[in-house]
Amino acid sequence: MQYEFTNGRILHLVQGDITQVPVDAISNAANAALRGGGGVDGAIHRAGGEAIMAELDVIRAEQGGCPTGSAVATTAGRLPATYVFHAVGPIYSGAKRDAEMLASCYRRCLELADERQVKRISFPSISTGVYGYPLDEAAPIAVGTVADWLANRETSVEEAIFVLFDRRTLEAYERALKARVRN
Ligand code: AR6
Repeated sequence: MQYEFTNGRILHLVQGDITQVPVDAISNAANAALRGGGGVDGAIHRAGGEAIMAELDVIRAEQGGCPTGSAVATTAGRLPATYVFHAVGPIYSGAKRDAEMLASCYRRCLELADERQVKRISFPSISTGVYGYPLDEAAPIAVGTVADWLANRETSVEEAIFVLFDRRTLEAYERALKARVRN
């Protein structure tokens, strides 16, 4: 599913493996220690190679990691992209702050994109795997935050692509995008 805003920018929802979709910047669902892990994080490090972790080692030494709700940028190694933005979503707790942290990590990726003049950026469904964020709560936040940015901001981003790993996740994001464009 694809939606074109009146300013010509595009929001795309596809099912697939984010490491296979060529873009300028791939967003990752990382952890605050930036130490790599399973899920999409594991897939990104496996496909991108050691250059990514080597840069994260430097960032970790300098900054001690990345706070929840934020993101850091590295090279993309062998991935079909120039950058990876390692976003740290919240571990779901049911608190109100979860939603703020989730929106904030998407926004931080978009800021990193603007700083680098990124035109095409991809996102996974941050926090809805190991971090346990209920899909039907996370999808409207993810779609809404990125849609607001594309519709209302001065931004370098011309196309944002959610690359969703399974059908259930794609369908939740499609429901969220349909609800958003109805309003
Ligand atoms: N492409 C796109 N999406 C994927 C891929 C892929 N190759 N692989 C998995 N997903 P998760 P989180 C989906 O658990 O909940 C890691 O260990 C997956 O189906 O990867 O933010 C980190 O190091 C789900 O829909 O991320 C952290 O410790 C979505 O990506 C922790 O997990 C997110 O699931 C972060 O947990």
